[in-house]
Amino acid sequence: MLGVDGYLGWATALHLSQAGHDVVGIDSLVRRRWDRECGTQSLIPIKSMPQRVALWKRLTGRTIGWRPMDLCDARAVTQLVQEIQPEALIHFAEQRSAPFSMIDLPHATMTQVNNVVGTLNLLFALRDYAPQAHLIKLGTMGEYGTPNIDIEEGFLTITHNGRQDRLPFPMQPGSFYHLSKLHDSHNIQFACRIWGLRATDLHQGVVYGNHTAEVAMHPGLATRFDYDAIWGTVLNRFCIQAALGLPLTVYGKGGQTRGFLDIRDTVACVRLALEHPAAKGEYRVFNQFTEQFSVKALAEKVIDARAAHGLKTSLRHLPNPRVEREEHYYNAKHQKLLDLGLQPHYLGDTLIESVIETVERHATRVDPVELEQPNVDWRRGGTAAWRTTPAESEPRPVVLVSPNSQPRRPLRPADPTRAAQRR
Ligand code: NAD
Ligand code: USQ
Repeated sequence: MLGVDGYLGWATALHLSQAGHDVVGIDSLVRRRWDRECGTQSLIPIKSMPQRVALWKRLTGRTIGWRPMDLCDARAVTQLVQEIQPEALIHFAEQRSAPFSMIDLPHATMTQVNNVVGTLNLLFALRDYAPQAHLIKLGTMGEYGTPNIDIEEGFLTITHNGRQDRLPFPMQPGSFYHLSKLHDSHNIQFACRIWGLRATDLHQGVVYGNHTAEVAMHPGLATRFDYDAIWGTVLNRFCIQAALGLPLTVYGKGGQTRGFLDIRDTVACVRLALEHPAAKGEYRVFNQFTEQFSVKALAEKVIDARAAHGLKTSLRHLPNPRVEREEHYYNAKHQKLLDLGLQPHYLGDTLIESVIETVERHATRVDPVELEQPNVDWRRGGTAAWRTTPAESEPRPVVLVSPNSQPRRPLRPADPTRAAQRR
């Protein structure tokens, strides 16, 4: 499990451990550092990784092996794969915020280097030491963009000048972050084709909610929950805005339509992919979401859920900081995970209310400034308001390579015969 300290990685690690899988969790904890850089924090306090895995062991008797590690450290990744001989690698460990990637050149570069290099390191380690292992990679629905045709699951059969082929679906990502996921997809697909690796690329929609059966077992098992303008996703932000009586910030016209899913479905989908692996040499794509909504329709759902309790919530259209279609056709297929047995949790008032109750419990940790205005503009980059930390008079630290990476000797080749042939 790569990215085990994150919002989805932690919840998924618990779910798979509870289901009887032997889980080893990897994370560089870089997300905690990015939080310090941005002056942001999880709404719900989260324990350190050693505390979390110790608590899980105490509550369930199950072990999640914890190893701090940067995926950009090729040698460490190679040694890990060689030593563990995993049945599957579940890869959540990336910089995942579109606004963060659009702040400026260093943030765009760091996002793409972190994500693309980390994934390449995994692919080479798999080729050399665990070619049978199943790579389950978290991609994103945002790789497709918003084309004026139905979105298929990864591939499209095209007839052109009388000839036909099944080709990768045309992609139009909407940020340097989303582009990094597309670069990963190409690299993974290529590695499956040339080395016979097996991979599932989960093109996931926007996730909401913060409870799974396992996370709910104890407050110390909480997973992170982001609401700020850089890391917070739209429905999580709307619930927090509603809880605090602030207007819901709809960017632009609000007709932007996306796929959404409950975090309980994220953990279930990953488990389904794990327990029904791709074939050798197969690169497959599952569109991982359960419902699609426009941003405005989501805001209206939150407003209605509050109105049922006699509470009035308003909606505010802000100038859109992003460059994206605000009114468009959207119909994305999402059949493959249903065929494997996914039982979706659809968005209802109960979920919205439960998120709002969580917010109310932690309301003192909310910085309302984060809920009022976006602070990164796609055209101009990070605006002045982005500098929220006191130490911001200094140039912001941006990590381009792992702090652990030293110049290293070349890696020992996996197979001496192959190395000899190369010579
Ligand atoms: P997150 O930021 O909460 O967690 C990501 C984790 O990966 C962090 O703990 C971070 O420290 C770790 N990490 C990042 N780079 C690393 C590296 N080089 N080496 C080791 N660890 C590293 O993000 P999340 O919301 O849990 O998202 C997880 C994955 O799911 C991401 O790949 C994201 O693109 C994808 N995804 C998320 C959503 C969503 O709505 N949250 C939707 C679609 C796809
Ligand atoms: N939006 C608002 N108001 C807000 C915040 C967002 O209207 O206060 C709008 C955005 O303009 C956008 C939509 O809501 O049109 C979704 O934005 P988001 O911040 O919820 O999600 P996004 O930036 O797309 O990224 C998130 C995760 C990312 C994941 C992606 C899935 O951070 O890791 O890849 O969702 S997807 O959108 O399907 O690509």
